Amino acid sequence: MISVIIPIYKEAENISAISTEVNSVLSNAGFKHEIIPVDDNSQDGTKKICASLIKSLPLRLIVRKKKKGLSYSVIEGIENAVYDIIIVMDADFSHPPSALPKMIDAILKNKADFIIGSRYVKGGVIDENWGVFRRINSKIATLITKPLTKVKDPMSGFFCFYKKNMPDKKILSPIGYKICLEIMVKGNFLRIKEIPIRFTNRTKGTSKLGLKEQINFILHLIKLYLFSYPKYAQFILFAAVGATGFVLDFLIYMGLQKLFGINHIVARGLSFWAAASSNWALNRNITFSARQKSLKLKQWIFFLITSSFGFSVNFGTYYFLTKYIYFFKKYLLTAFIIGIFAGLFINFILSASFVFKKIDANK
Ligand SMILES: Nc1nc2c(ncn2[C@@H]2O[C@H](COP(=O)(O)OP(=O)(O)OP(=O)(O)O)[C@@H](O)[C@H]2O)c(=O)[nH]1
Ligand SMILES: [Mg+2]
Repeated sequence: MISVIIPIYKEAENISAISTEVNSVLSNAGFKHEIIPVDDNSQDGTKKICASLIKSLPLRLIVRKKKKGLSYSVIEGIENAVYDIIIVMDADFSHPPSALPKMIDAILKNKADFIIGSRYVKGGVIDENWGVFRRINSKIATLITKPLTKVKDPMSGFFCFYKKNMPDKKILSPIGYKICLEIMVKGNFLRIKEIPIRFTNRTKGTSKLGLKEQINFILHLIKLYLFSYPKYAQFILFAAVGATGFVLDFLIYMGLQKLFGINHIVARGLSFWAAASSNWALNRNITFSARQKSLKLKQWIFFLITSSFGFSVNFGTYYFLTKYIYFFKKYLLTAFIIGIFAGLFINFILSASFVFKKIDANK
């Protein structure tokens, strides 16, 4: 009844021991099971080891020709699973196999729809030798997922659920390695339960998750926020992109004058186009990445037109307030900021409606 998915990359030193232990824990508890290591073509002898394990264990190795990362390995493993309860766990013994019966039991007794092996609930323990940096890093990461989930350890990679509750593949887009978070947020699980585990550091093999994965994690979070709060998150991102555009605009405006001796009017004209183009590219690829991928040239021109309109509203608001309302004659900066918000708002509405169009579900 249980399919255990183990994503692996260069785990030749661990795969035999972890599979053997998972098998004995599940057999002793009386569960019919299969173990599915999903390997990103490690070339470290994993295949050979698994070929010999197959003789004594219910094990099925999946090897992916092209390395697409941990998350997509897990998705592929789940798709290939034949049993109805899925467990996902690491190969390096960070996730104790001894916790499996409790996790499965909670699902079978219908205590929850999604079970997490958790380090941060009462009874959960992290190895002493976790450095200060790793602890802080983990805490901050957990904190910024708060608006997405109430779970105490959403960063865990040890989880269990019914395969039938797996969200549709079409809505999954995990960049990076937090596949538990992805499935949990997109799967709309109402009852999530955390079971305490003792998380131990790997003793064999090396870590595969470096800085690149940390950056991917931030991009992944942006996508999840957009999924959970499409309207607010899009607006905040749009404003953040606008702020980067403002900085770029200013730098180019100054740079053209100081470095190339270009006249300030020409510099002003040129820097606007560069900044607006950068805004367009960022909005296309981040803020509105889930929308129609219209032809680039056409969309870019449209964006420049709406940006110019947004700027006119910004400028017009400033002009109107400071010319006709006595209060703002004294407080120019307040008028400046109100102008920026008015322009931003109009810009957002125009962009979201006409430039980055929604995908038509009926097509
Ligand atoms: N298929 C696949 N598995 C991966 C990949 N990267 C990591 N894994 C596996 O995912 C699990 C978690 O990776 P780890 O390297 O242990 O990551 P970590 O737990 O954050 O880091 P350490 O435990 O400190 O090494 C392990 O079983 C890895 O072998 C990948 O690109 N593809
Ligand atoms: Mg690990």
